[in-house]
Amino acid sequence: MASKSPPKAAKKAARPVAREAGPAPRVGFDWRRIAYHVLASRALDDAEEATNRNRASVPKEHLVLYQFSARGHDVAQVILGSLITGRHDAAGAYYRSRPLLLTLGLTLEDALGSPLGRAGGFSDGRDIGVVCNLPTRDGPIVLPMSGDVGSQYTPTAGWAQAITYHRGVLGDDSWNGSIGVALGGEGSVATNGFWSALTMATTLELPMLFYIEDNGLGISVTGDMQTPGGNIARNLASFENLLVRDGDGTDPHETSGLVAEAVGHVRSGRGPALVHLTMPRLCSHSGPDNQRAYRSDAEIEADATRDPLPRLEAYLVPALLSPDEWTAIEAEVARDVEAALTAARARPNPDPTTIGQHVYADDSPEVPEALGGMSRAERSALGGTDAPQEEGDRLRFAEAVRLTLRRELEVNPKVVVFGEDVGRKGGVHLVTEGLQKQFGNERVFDTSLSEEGIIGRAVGMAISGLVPVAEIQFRKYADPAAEQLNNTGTMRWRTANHFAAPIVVRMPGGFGKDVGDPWHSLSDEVRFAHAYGWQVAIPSNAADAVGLLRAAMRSPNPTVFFEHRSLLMTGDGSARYPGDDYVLPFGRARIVRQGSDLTLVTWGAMVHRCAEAAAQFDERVALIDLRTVAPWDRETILSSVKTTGRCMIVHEDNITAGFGAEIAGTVAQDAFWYLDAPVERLAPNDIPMPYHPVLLDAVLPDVSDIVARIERLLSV
Ligand SMILES: Cc1ncc(C[n+]2csc(CCOP(=O)(O)OP(=O)(O)O)c2C)c(N)n1
Repeated sequence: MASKSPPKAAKKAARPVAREAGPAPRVGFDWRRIAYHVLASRALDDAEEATNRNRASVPKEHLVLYQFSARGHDVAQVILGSLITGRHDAAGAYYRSRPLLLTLGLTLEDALGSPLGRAGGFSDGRDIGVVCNLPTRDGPIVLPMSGDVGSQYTPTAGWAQAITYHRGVLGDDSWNGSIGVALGGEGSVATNGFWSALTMATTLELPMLFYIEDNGLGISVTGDMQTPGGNIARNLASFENLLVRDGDGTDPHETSGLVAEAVGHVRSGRGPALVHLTMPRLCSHSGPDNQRAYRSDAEIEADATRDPLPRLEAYLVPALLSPDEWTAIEAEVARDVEAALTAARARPNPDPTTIGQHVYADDSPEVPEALGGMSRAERSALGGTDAPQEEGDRLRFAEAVRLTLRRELEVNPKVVVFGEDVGRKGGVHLVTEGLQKQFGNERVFDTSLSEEGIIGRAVGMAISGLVPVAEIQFRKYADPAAEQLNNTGTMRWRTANHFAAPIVVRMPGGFGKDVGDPWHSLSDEVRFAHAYGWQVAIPSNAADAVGLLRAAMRSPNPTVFFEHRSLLMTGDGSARYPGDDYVLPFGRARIVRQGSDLTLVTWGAMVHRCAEAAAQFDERVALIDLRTVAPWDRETILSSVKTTGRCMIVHEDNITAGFGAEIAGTVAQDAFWYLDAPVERLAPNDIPMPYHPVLLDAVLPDVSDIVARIERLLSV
């Protein structure tokens, strides 16, 4: 329905305006377009707020369940957006970034339809409407946002590093002059992600812009709690390799000057920049928040006088636009938003029968490809076989991983391998030894000491089309990256298959040879099996390591690849090299030995202890090496248990809610009538890994423990 009069907020904000004598509108900006997008953003906020305010009288399906306005942030953000024009530019944004998305191509209908949770849009009703993404194929993209404040920074830094890779290593000139821009509030400068990305961008001199929108408040916490004195620009004034600019984000002239300078600096390859702009938040933090609970009327009124919209009008009218032209833009916006609202409300609800789709990739040709990782064509061109070569040399576990990385680096220029000490030293476990020398430090490199940075970087690189293989030095040290890891796993699902980040995370863990401790010997694989969207491999030998690592590096899904410490430190996992093209599909367990009376299930280094134990029972004990816990091979285990009638699971992770519980539950449910005895689990009794070998032995199941438990179960 077309509306003749301008929208309410535009009217309220735009008049009366005292025209101040000021500078002429800066050349090089499409100010008419900027005015349109600012007014459109206001009208979207108005429409949603008005509906929610009148909740008693509007249909329930018109309410926005989680509403966020950007009023006050809009003018500066739209000015910034007007400069993000490169074909390979990317913005890492956050929930208050809708004005920016409008400038980058978000339609008004999607902008309204997604907060209503309707079908289509950026998440098909799966995610909060302001947690958006923009998967443009041939123009600037908006990386998938997350709900976690600060989590946008390291993936954007990863994108910026990928720009240098596409340009420098892959020789693709279309990436010249591209930039990554991370937007965040002043609260977000206190997060790990901000500092990690700042370290990455400044040490590597990446083409990255940090754009900080300082409205003085987190939700209710003031900016002086986020950085001393409340101004991050002042505090970073002496930061090496960083251009810092600070200004008033309500002043279009100042803002356009500072942002253009910073964007120009980053585009020209002179390194990263940070722009800090102050602006008011002319609304509560979000729909459910009431700012009157923590702000006085005087504070709210003082902010209202800083509204940037009247300043924009005064800047442009009459210097560039006549009053009638401004009014015409308002009317155009009102018409467009009204039409978009009608169309958004008419969109169907999302289809509940599709909710299980896109947790993992679906390679059916009719399913569109997500943005991120290799294309289907690239993956299938790499080929591969699941038939191992017969006559390979015997090699140890670490060598197997190194050979596979080397081979994939050779055949796939998109592969990059990195982590702490991975480059010059070759990794603390020496798994990547020699690779940097062979492939150069763009492809095999050391990173700063930030696991959040390692994983966030991998995400940004993967979205740009690369194949990142990140090393986390020890399993325990993945903890600081938990947020990025979790968000990686849900990315495909929550963006309704628009984006995916198929990264490989190599992670040594588990007990070592006669050595353990709470930091270097954690396994806790169940955490990743429990996380959404991840594949998890725990190979027990060199041949499986080759096949599973290659499968991971050619997969459209992210993978955690465990390298067991005891296998890295001993010859226990030695096996014949299965070949340069060997690919072992996930979810295919290995029957290590057949047996008639009991099925013993395990994975990782415990396979070797279990094999020794099972050998003491002639042909009575079948041993199955699970190889991967996500996905896991239910069929092989169930069919074995159905013939043996007994099941015992051994693992080194905690017994409580360890992966053995999952297997036991499945066996109890799906093979109950075949069981001759209760399902048995043998695992550490919820005790962390200790240091002294005597203590370590007391915690871990050893061969005699396994033998004793098998005997007991066979006697039932
Ligand atoms: C990691 C994390 N912690 C806490 C929250 C809850 N939270 C959401 S927004 C917010 C304040 C963010 O303030 P700021 O970065 O200044 O952005 P603004 O909302 O002011 O634009 C908080 C604490 C969150 N989403 N993520």
